[in-house]
Formats: sequence, structure tokens, C-alpha cells
Amino acid sequence: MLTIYGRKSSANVQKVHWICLEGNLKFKTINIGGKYGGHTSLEFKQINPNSTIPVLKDNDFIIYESNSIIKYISDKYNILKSNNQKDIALNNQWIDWASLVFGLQCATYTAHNMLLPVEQRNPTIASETKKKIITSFEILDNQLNKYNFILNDELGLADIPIGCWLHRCVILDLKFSEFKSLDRWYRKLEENEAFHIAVISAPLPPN
Ligand SMILES: N[C@@H](CCC(=O)N[C@@H](CS)C(=O)NCC(=O)O)C(=O)O
Repeated sequence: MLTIYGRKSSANVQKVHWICLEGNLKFKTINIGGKYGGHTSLEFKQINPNSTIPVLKDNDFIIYESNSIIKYISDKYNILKSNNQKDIALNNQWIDWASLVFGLQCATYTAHNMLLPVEQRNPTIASETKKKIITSFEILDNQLNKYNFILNDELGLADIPIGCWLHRCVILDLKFSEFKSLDRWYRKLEENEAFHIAVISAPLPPN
């Protein structure tokens, strides 16, 4: 039995929901973090000392860090799995980029537009971050000029984290329709049932 700890509005949690749904895996969700709290409790720290969500429990196996979790699920359950060494490396490259560049920008923008108390929001940080997000849109658009999906013409592991963060941009009204290939890709993801359930239909942060 798979248990996913974390509120459904977290982009990092949505990655895990999406890959499970993509592979028709059954899972249980425990709401932690955001308005639910619980992530700093001693009990939760026993499964993740960092107090972050998501955490996956697969019977007696426990793992945290969303990117490691989706790679584990992909490998173990053979979902969007590649056996080509270069494809695996490039998927990893984009998954890292999705967290360390694009995701970081989106999370910062979310904080300064939605999550922080109004008096703590910094408009300068928000507008500087918006510029960086536009640069990320350009990078993605150039990549998606070449293929229908991030790595090639099929949905792959790297599409998951990037798709989750791009939907966050939609929520935050960061428009990308001028980036035609990126926009086409997002419209394609909208047709994906797992993306719909895990990401589009998810509640807004901090719910
Ligand atoms: N690198 C970690 C980052 C995890 C992270 O920052 N999670 C956020 C939510 S996206 C969190 O735990 N926030 C506390 C909360 O939701 O209350 C991962 O990818 O799993």
C-alpha cells in the first residue's frame, strides 16, 4: 500500500500524485503542511527530519524528496521509465532544473503574491522573480520547439515536475501564450487525465 504525506496544493506533492495516477497505482493521502500543519511534529520528523512534504511510504519503505520519490515510483512500477542511459541523464537534468531553477522561481513568486502575510510580501522580489520566470518560459519554449514533450515526442518523467510548476504559473496569472510551443505543450497536458486530477483539480495553496 502506498501512502503519500502532504497537502494536495503543493506542487511537489502533485508530482507524486501525478505519477501514481499515470500508472493507475492506488494510494492513500494524508494531508500534512499548509493549513493542516503537522509537518513540524516529532511524529512527522521521524519520517522526514526536514519537516517537508511530500513523503512516500511504500509498505515499510519510507522516502522523502519529491524528485527521488518520482524516480523510485517510475523505476519500481515501470511508469514512464526509460532504459536509455542518455534519456535517463537528460530526464534527470530537466528534473533538477525544474526544482533548482524554475520551481524555485515559482515558489518565490507564490510566496510574494499569495502565501506570505501581505506586509511581508516584497514587490521588488516579486517583479525580479517574474523576469526570471519569463526567461524560464523562453528556455522551455526553445526545448519544446524541437519536440512535443520535454525530452522527445512522448510524455516522460521530466514532464511531470515541469508541468506541475507551469500550472502554478497559470494559478498566479503568469501568462505564457506568446510562447507558442510552451503553450501547445500545456494544452496537451490538459488532455492528460492524471494531470487533470493531480494538478488542475487540486486545491490552491495553502489548502
Ligand atoms: N526539495 C523538497 C522540497 C519540499 C518542500 O519545500 N515542500 C514544501 C511544500 S512544496 C513544504 O514542505 N512546505 C511546508 C508546508 O507545506 O507547510 C522536495 O522536492 O520534496
